Amino acid sequence: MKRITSLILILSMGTAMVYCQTDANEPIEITETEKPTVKPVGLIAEDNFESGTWNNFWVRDWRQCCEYSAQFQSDVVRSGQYAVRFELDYLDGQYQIINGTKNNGTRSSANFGDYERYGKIGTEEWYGLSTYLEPPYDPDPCGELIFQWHGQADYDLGEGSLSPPLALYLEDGEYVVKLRHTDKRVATNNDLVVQKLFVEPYVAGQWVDWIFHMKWDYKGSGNGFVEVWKNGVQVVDYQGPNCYNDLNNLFWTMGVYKWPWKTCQTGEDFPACCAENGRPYDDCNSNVTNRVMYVDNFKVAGAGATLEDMKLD
Ligand SMILES: [Ca+2]
Ligand SMILES: [Ca+2]
Repeated sequence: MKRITSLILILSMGTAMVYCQTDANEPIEITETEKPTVKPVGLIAEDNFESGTWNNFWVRDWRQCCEYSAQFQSDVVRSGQYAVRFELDYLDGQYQIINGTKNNGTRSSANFGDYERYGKIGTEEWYGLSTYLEPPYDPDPCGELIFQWHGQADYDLGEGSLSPPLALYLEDGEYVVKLRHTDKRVATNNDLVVQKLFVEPYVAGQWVDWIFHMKWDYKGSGNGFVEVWKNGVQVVDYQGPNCYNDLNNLFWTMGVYKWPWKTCQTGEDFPACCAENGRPYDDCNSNVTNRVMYVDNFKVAGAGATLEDMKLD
């Protein structure tokens, strides 16, 4: 990449020198398009959320129930003026009953708008983003996840939707990078091999920079791997299968997804059945009622990018 950048710089300088020789009195203006670019090789997309609004890159629809679910704000940012604030309340699930599929599965999240372009099995990808858990973010034995790569099941073969092959969970006060894989074409959750690649207590009120690098491969004899850096320190170096045997690509979502809170979503007596003494009523006794987290500096790249390309400027 450095070689290409240098070449562009030399070419730009050459152009400027030509202008100097033709008219030394005229100020040299280099337009936006002539300026040397330093975008990493393989960069597919990035969003620092500085536009202050959702662009076409993202899909929200049923993943956000309410005005407060996801907002652009300037109080907590990793860089620039804006970051996205995701909020999920344990009663948000009622909107699934009121509005059909809206807020399906008690989540406040956004996902890629173009499933064809990302997460193709057999390819190499890099993802980078910064996350911030709003204090107090008390530990909860009922888990949630804040970003994930989700498979698209082979529905036409009778396969149902499975848990995500790779995700960052928050479980009882800890970050957990969890990996699931199978080479079975039509699988159930019981077929999945599950591994925790990284476990560490989380600290609320601090930005964390995550970089994930993987080659998607479901075969045990394949070339799959997962590497993870947290705040510039490598915490995962895994080689092996890392996804499911699916025809279609994986896709990305970010934001709070807390499935234990959906226990009563299909009941008609919501929220009475979902709240007990002012707390969520679920199978694992969740002891919190609200979650807020922030995301900034999202970046995704393909083969050819480097760790340096993915770091924050
Ligand atoms: Ca920003
Ligand atoms: Ca499959």
